Amino acid sequence: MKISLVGLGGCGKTSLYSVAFAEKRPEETKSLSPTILYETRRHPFLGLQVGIFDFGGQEQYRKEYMDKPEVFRGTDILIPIVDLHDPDNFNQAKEYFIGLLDLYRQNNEKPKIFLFLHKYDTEQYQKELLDTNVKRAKEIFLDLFKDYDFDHMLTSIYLQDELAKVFRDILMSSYADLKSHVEKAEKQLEEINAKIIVTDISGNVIVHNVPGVSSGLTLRGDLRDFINACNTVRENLFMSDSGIFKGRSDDGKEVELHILKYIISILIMKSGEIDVNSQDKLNTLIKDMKLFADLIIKAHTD
Ligand SMILES: Nc1nc2c(ncn2[C@@H]2O[C@H](COP(=O)(O)OP(=O)(O)OP(=O)(O)O)[C@@H](O)[C@H]2O)c(=O)[nH]1
Ligand SMILES: [Mg+2]
Repeated sequence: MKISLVGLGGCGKTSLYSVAFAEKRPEETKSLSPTILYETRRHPFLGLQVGIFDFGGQEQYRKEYMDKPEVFRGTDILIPIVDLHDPDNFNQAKEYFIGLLDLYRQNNEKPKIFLFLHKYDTEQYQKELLDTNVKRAKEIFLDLFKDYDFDHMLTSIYLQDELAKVFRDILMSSYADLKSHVEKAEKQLEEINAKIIVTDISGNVIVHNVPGVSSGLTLRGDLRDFINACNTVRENLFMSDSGIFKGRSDDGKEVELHILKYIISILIMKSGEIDVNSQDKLNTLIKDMKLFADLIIKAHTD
């Protein structure tokens, strides 16, 4: 799957990548340099390699690659990004996006489009101006993409958890039916009296009810290492596609890891026995996530 991030220089493309996928803190993006031409990165998600193309937005680089439409070829998802702190350049951004849509037309391609109205925060910006800019940006940009499979969202690297969910949903948008499972799981988690984190086997967090457990999409390193180790045991010793791993401390803390169909993991942390009701709901969640894993595998083989 190929995702292309496009937008004028400084609108926040490399920052979005860094915070959502590369475990950077939002503040760390302040020292990023402009991207030269374009950069590509790989990120595994639900067992697929996702290629993320981050196109430098400075004028000289735009000129250079706009003459080579091949670099845009094969884009499944196009993410045009608008800097809400820079309304003077809305029209320039619009021209750029129109040029890009022309390229896709020439290539005979129709990527899905998710427009980010970005920097939706008041980090070094006035709240009153922000709301005005959102309104103007919507007027300028929303009907540009009306012939496409299109959605738009307000984003900010300072809302890191929301941003991770935005990317999770975008990455899953090509799988039919998965979204409803995730929404259901999100509800189930609220009612279970234990800490639960559902990730893919590479450590991308899908749903959880534990604050501060991920950086962007990526699960905390120590828990990721644990899942990795168990996954190796599953593969090399169990030689089965699923398995359960359990641990317990002297004072009654418990961890339980379910690996489902070599693709999804559910990490459960309890501080003692949990109530029957929660346990019932937990069992339902596990069953549902097995189905979820099946759907992913089916989508891969189709
Ligand atoms: N307030 C705020 N600042 C942001 C946000 N995202 C990025 N920035 C800042 O915007 C500046 C430029 O970010 P970059 O990610 O380098 O911009 P870019 O789009 O990659 O720029 P080019 O590589 O030149 O095309 C940095 O100082 C970031 O900290 C955001 O959501 N809110
Ligand atoms: Mg950049």
